[in-house]
Amino acid sequence: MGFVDDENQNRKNTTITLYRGVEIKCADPVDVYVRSDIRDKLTSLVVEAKYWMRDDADLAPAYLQQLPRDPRSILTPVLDLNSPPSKKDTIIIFKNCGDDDVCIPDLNLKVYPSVRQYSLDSGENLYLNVEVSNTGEDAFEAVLEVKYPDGLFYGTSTDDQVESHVLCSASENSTIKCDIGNPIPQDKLY
Ligand SMILES: [Ca+2]
Repeated sequence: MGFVDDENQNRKNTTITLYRGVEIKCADPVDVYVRSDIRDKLTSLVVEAKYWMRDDADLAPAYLQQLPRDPRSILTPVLDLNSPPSKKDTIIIFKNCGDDDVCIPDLNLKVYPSVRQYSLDSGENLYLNVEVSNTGEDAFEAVLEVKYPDGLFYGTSTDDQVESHVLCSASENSTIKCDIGNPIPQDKLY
């Protein structure tokens, strides 16, 4: 998340002057945005407001505070230590997962190799046509992993579906990892 008027920042400090007996409401709303490519859509977004006395940061060293107060000096206000000086709220990212807001997908995988038997010295490319379908609720951060034996090397991946944007890359230990959907919607076939 970031502030609309201050991109790349997720923290903002504001100084408010309060007067005794006068209630102040923050009239100006603070607009924030969430990046559209946010990966974790299951965890709620947490917004927290903390408050403290500005002078708290400039307090005199502890040994000076223990000296008797000059009776002619002005009393400074203090915070009520009985209530925590912060308020938190959470925003849930909408998920198409029913009233319980818990997503229980049911992913089904079908793999169609280009040949039934592959000879390592044939020099031919080996294709795996992979079909993933979801007959449950939306599946977030779904990943397909393909582990292949030594002697084979990953070439490339193509994606038949225009709207799915499957991204594959070779990772360590002869493994291909593909981000196949965030989410894979219910009743969707890739
Ligand atoms: Ca559910």
